[in-house]
Amino acid sequence: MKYINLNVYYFYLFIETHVCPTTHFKCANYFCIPTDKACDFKDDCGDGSDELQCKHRECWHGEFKCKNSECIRPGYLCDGEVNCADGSDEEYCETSEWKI
Ligand SMILES: [Ca+2]
Ligand SMILES: [Ca+2]
Repeated sequence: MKYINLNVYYFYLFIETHVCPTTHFKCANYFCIPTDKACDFKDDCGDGSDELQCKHRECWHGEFKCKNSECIRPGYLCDGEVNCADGSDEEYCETSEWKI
């Protein structure tokens, strides 16, 4: 039994110290994802850690700021299509009021 536990320990030690290639970002769950997938408003790690600690730009005047800090053009708000990666631009729309 002790032998197996030790193997598990070494396995975790391995993935914790595993270094991602320089072109990759290391997630909190030790996955490696391509650097351009970090801070793109989509959870690529599986635990969301690639979207934490991102410095997103301030939205311009008139732009809609999604819950995830993404900026979209005002015309995209409540247009029936999801434009924020988290869908927050369509979240609080009273769809019946927008239909003609
Ligand atoms: Ca991402
Ligand atoms: Ca939209």
